[in-house]
Formats: sequence, structure tokens, C-alpha cells
Amino acid sequence: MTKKYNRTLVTSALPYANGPVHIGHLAGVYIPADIYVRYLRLKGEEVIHIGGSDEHGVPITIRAKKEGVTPQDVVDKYHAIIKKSFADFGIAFDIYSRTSSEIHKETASDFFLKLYNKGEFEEKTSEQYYDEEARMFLADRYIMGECPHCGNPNAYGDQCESCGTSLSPTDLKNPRSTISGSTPVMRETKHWYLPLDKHESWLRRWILEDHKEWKPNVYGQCKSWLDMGLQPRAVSRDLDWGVPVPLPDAQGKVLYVWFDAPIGYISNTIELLPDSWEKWWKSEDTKLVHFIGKDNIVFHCIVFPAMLKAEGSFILPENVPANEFLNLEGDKISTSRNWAVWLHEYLEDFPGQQDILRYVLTANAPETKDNDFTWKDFQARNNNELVAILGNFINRALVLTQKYFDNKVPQANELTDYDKETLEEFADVKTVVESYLNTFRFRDAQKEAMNLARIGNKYLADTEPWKVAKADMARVETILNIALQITANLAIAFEPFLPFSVKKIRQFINMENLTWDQLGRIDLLPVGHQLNASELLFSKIEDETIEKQVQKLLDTKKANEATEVKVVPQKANIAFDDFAKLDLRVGTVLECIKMPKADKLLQFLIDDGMSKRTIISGIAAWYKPEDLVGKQVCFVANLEPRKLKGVESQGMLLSVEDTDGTLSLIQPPKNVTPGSQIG
Ligand code: B3M
Ligand code: ZN
Repeated sequence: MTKKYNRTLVTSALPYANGPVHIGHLAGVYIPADIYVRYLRLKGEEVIHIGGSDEHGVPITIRAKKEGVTPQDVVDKYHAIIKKSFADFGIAFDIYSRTSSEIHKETASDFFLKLYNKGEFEEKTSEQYYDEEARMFLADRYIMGECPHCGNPNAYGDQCESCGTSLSPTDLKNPRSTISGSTPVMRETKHWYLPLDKHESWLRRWILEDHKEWKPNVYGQCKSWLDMGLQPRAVSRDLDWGVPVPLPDAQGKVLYVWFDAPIGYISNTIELLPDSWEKWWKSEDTKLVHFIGKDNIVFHCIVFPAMLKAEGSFILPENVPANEFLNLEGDKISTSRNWAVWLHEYLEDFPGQQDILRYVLTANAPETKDNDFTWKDFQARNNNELVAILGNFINRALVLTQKYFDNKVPQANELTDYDKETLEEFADVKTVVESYLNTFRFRDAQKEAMNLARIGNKYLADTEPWKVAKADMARVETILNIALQITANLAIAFEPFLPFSVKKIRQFINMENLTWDQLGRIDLLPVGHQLNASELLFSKIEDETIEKQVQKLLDTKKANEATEVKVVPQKANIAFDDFAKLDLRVGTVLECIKMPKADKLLQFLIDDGMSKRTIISGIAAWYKPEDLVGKQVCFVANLEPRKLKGVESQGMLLSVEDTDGTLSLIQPPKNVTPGSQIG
């Protein structure tokens, strides 16, 4: 049974405002959502597209700490960058707002309170790690320690990045706070939980029985969550960045980011339509569709629906067409490793060429499995498809009309069998493209649109009007009429995919108001209709351009390798007797001066407990001599003396060399008697 809907509310995941957006974001969420929305608009349906930045959560506070700025500074900066990138790529939101807005805080607080007052939460006190020095509870990401599975000493409280295991902070051995470095202690804290276990049975029915049509990757993930059994989830956190928990005894507590972020869809709708937003969120004839990436499935298919159901007056999503991930040249896209094609950088290198990227990302969309973006493929799809098929066909049709008919649409005379076959071939394009778009198969839909261009291109190549023109102008009229009608059809079929190019085509054919319903018709351009001047839609991308992009990525790879921590391999074992031959001692620095004519060397006079000795050491780059006087150092006492710059060095200071080459002197943690032995 399919429901009858009168309008569609489309949401796109709210990206975290802690970095710019890249091709993975576009391919996974925003292009599919935009295609869908443009298609519905073209059909004249009532639709809105809601977007915005997700400005809360721990990653933003971590980024702020790292950069020495406030979280608000971080989100202000990236919200602006992200918003601009989306606008530049033609992602046609009806609103792109943000979760740090007042209206959002109010909406999220009210939502929480409604659930609280209805008794939809459980209140639980539990023990959590607390940093006594920084005086704060520690979010999972603020705790590091040893992974119990692989021994990685730098595992995070939520995950070990070395072995990939997901962890909880209490799993870590020797936990430490990343804020102060101190060892955190357990302290009691109260939080509010959404009892998902109590929602399990209706969720099972709603998803597993009523929504069998959801994409297999989405349905499968939901099923495995449901089969594992749902647990209560905390909807608050001890943090000072977020929407404050609106209760009297909740100082220092904010709503968990995954509680407030999806409510952002609602707040942004309220901001857009303060008087009519309820129609979009509360009437059964609205179809709600969430576009997201695969890592957000559980929140949109289980947690948010449970919140909406608990609230009681909202509709639930009709579909959640989540995509898988896009990789880049065979590697996972990573912000921290700068392994990405950033949208703002793409536009610097390919100004005005948004549609190429849109086309390639849709052609390769990770709809059913992870997919790979490569620059070679980008070039090939541009040169072999956009230039050679779509661009070439439209250009020929327009240029020939200009040449033979003074840019006016000629009439169609008698049709040959071949003409009829061609027209028949594209008669069902509308039905086919529609059926793909309705089921979120955007890759196939775009392929079908390109197929229409292919039909046109082949038609002109086969009929060769430039040759026929010498003998039979009536035939040329017919051919170009057909070619122009196909062109007009392309200006409909491609609008959801290539909005920038379609805008140009519509300008060329002087026909702005084409609608989806007209797709498949062969009378779109009336005889005698005046066309405008045209230009090439796409141009070939040369090897050099692509090599430059590939080189940029290779440079990134090199830079990443250079900063990777390199630990020098261990030397071969030695006998204890060999070690015992070393006489290592502590001494106190009496004097320290820079050696003349030697930038790297410092000359020390050391009290070694028995007498004074001179030692020369190559650490001038890292210390000021005056800072070392009075300090204790460790040295090899029985190393054969040797002359450096004419001065005899009677031993060697011990120092550590960090992986980046920095030297630091080894010093005893507390003062000891000069001459004390190390061992
Ligand atoms: N900001 C997570 C993400 O960008 C999150 C989505 C929120 S949608 C309500 O992957
Ligand atoms: Zn591990």
C-alpha cells in the first residue's frame, strides 16, 4: 500500500562545522538530495530542502582547544565556508542555517522538556571519568590510554585507531586526560536517558515490516541494530558547549549533540516558515526523507524516530536513502590527513566547472557500496561523455541551425523510418528516469539522461545534415527539428543533475520554462522559434591538468609520511657485562658557555663529585647556556677523552633525540649528590 503524499520534506545531514566540505560529502549526501529536490520542483510538487551546520559536539571543542580559539569562533568560520561551498555547487537548500542559533536552542530545549514532562526519559546516575585538575567530566574523546586489545598506548576513550575496536573509557588501561594529562578519577554524574529498549517493538515493526523497500544497506544496518537489542541512550553530556539541559539541577550539562542535531531540521524549518512549519512536520500527507551518509543510519532510523514518537505530534521519515562512502584514489578520505578534494580548492582549480564534478560524483555515487574517485576517471568522464556526447550533440544541433536557418527552429517534414525509430527510442525516457529517481537510483537516472544525448548524437552522426544540405534542404529541416527537440528534452532531463549547464542550454534555446511533464515530447520548440547565440558547454581536460591534481595528492602523501612517527629499530642485544662497563653519573653544571666559532657546541664545567671536568656537547640549538647553570645532567664518565675545537672533552652528556630530531638533556627528576651513579 503506497501512501498518498501532498508534499515532500527533504533534509540533508547537518555537517559538523569543524572543517570544510569535500567530495565525499557531496557524493554521499548533498548531490543526491539536490537531484531529488530539483526533480520534484521541476514536477511542480510542493517540496522544501532543509540544511544547516551541526555546531555542537566534542570534535568542535577539541578543534577550538587545538587552535586556541573558542568553539563559537570555530563554527563561525566553518559554517561560512561550508555554506558558500554548497551554494557554489548549486545545492539548492530552501534554508541553510545552524544549530548555534537562538531558535534552535529554544526548539531543542522545548523538545527535551516536552519529553521530560511526559516522563519519556529515565534519570540515571553513573560513574564517569572526571579530571580533577581541569575540573570537568571527560568526554570519551578527551581520555586516552592503552588499548586492551592491541596495546596501543594512545587509544581514545571511544575507539582505538590502531586496531579499530570501539571502546568505552573504562576499557582503557592507564587512562589519562588529554586536557591536563592527569589521571582521571571516577565521579558520579546524573544524566537523562532515552529508553530505546522500550521503543524496540514498534521500531521493529515499523522498519522491518513496513519499510522493506528501504535500501538494502540501510535496512540491513537497522536490522542488525534491532537484532542486537536496543539499550537506553544518554541524551545529555557533561560539557560546556551545546544546548544547556533546561532543568534547574543541571549545571554544566548540555544536550548530547546527537539529540539536538536532528532537532535542527525542525528548528531550521521553523526559521524558514515560522507560520506554516507544522504542516511540514505534523501532517500525515507530508513525506519526510532524510539524506545521510552510512555512519548516521542508526541516529536517523532508530534514535530520532524514537524521539519523534516519544514527543507524539511529529511524523516519521518515509525513507532514509543513506549512501556508502566515497574513497579517493583508493584511500579513505580523511580530514586530518588532508586526503580529500576540498570543494573550495576544486573551484579554484576548475572555476565554473561545478557540473563536471556533479556529473562524475553521481556517475560514481556510492549508492550500494563504497566507491572510488580517481582523477583519471574524472578526466575520462568529462572528455568521453560530457564533451564527446552531450556537449558535442547540442553544439552541432545549435551551430547547424544557426548556419542553415538563421537560428530559427525549422519545420519537420516527412519523417523517415529512421526518424521514427529515433523518436520512439526516447519516448519512454521519462518513465524510466522517473522510476529511478523515485527509488533514489540517481546513478542510473543520470545514465538514462545521458543515453538521450547519445541517441541524439548518433542521430546527427548517422543522418549527416551537413552533407545532405547540398542536395535536400527539406530533409535538413526535419533532421534539425528533431535534433532541437531532443536538445530541449535534454534541458529537462539534465536539470536535476547539471543545473549550471542546463541554465545555459535553456538560454541557448530561448526556453526558460520547461517542466518535467514535458519530458519525452517532440513539440517543445515551435517552428520559427528564435534561438539565441550559443557556446561550447564543456571542454576537454588535458593530461597536464589531471597530472597536477594527482601530483597534489602525491605531495600530501609524502607530507603525511614525513610526519609519521618513526621509531628507530632496536639494536642487537648486549651482554650485561658490556653494559656494566659503562660508568654513567650525575653531575651539576657549574659553568656553561657557547664555544667560539662553533654554533652547535656548548662547553660545560661539571661538578662530578670528585673534581671538576669539562664536557663539550652539541646541543647549543636547543638550550641557552645560562639556563643550564645549576642544573643537573647525566653523563658518560669513562668515555675516552677527545679534543673538540682544541678543547678536551672529558665525557659525554646524555640526551634524547625526539623523532623530529630535537635534543633534550636527560636530567634526574630530583636533585642528587653529584657523582651519583646511574644504573
Ligand atoms: N553532524 C554527523 C556527520 O556529519 C552529524 C550529522 C548530523 S545530522 C542531524 O557525520
Ligand atoms: Zn587497539
